[in-house]
Amino acid sequence: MNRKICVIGLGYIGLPTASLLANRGYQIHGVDVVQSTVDTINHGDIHIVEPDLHTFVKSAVNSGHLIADTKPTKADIFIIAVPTPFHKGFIPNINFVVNATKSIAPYIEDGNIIILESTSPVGTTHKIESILKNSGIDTSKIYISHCPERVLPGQIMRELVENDRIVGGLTKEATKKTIEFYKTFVKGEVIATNAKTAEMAKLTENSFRDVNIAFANELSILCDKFNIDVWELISLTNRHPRVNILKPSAGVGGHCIAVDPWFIVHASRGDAKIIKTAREVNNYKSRWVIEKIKNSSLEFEKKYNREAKIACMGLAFKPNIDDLRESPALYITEELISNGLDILAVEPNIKTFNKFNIVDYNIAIKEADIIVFLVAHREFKDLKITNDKEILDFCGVYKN
Ligand code: SAJ
Repeated sequence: MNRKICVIGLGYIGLPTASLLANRGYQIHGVDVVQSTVDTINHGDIHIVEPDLHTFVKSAVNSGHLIADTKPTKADIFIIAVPTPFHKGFIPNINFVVNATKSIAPYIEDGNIIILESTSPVGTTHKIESILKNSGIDTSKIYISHCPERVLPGQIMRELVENDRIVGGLTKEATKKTIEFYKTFVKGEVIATNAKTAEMAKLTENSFRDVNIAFANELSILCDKFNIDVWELISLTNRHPRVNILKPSAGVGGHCIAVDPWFIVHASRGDAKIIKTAREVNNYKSRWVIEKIKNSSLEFEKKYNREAKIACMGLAFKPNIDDLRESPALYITEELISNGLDILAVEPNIKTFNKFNIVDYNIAIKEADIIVFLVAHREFKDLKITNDKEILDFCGVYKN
């Protein structure tokens, strides 16, 4: 079995993967361009919040199986797990993948396996091959594959092992060798395809979810118009054996579902109609929430002749995590602050924030006149809120 692995990118996917593999006996050289991240990991600590991750990293570092560095090294397998955001105008930005590929090129030897785990626009795995060819590497002597990560933040350590994986190699041999590697630590099935299909499969999974959340968010806006409780409506309709509506929210966030569908839209030249509309509906939902809060604030001011204090409950992009990337709750809170409203920002998973003060949730519910639930964090479920407060619940904190 190949024993030495170089993992490029020690973020939400790279670090859990590196620490899991290290605990399975692989020798891991983890690479990150941020020196403070490298230092934190080499102390056995973590720079992100994810259940069980700290235990894995601590034991991996203590056993000497995980070493973090700012530079790659020679290895049997290279795993690229770097971000793939978009440029302005929703144009895919694969610069981190390109740079990661260039950074490993000097260390690649015949027989190495190169795996792209980052969610990527269709064609990116072939792009890796051309970059390596341009660096003088004989790519017929190495194995290049895409194996998209599929883990859910908050359950990463479990899903890394239990989820099925899709492996698309540039050649049949690459697919076979990559599958052999994943089978050493994945309990789910590891399924063979080609690189382009694997890339599109990952984008499709996240677009499917985005489209279905957009349906729920559109219903929530309609129900508000018709004065119907959307949560009751969904729980009733979901009793149909073939209906399963997802949950309305303050919008869709995170680095995946709010980003990946744009990769399809960008490449589709106008044919990804539902996927594009879903993105727009989910983004619109956040702006709709802002208008609702502003209207409530105006009503309050008219009634009591003073400005309302508003508690924004939750900033993260989804419940029970600290991740603020593409977070609708953060966007809404920032917009309200910049509109001059008197906001108490609450996020139990974050202690300090460089943009504004974070207020303890027990204090916020006492001081605020209007309490706005943006994220259904577990801490918010049993709060005793006095009757004199107005509650705006955009995430169904008491309903799910
Ligand atoms: N959301 C809703 N309503 C729902 C479910 C989610 O509004 O019913 C919102 C959340 O609040 C959040 C966003 O959608 O803002 C995304 O959350 P999520 O829990 O659905 O997904 P992510 O972004 O944490 O992780 C997704 C997962 N993809 C799928 O479930 C198809 C995960 O498996 C992927 O590995 C991950 O994207 C990724 O890295 O691509």
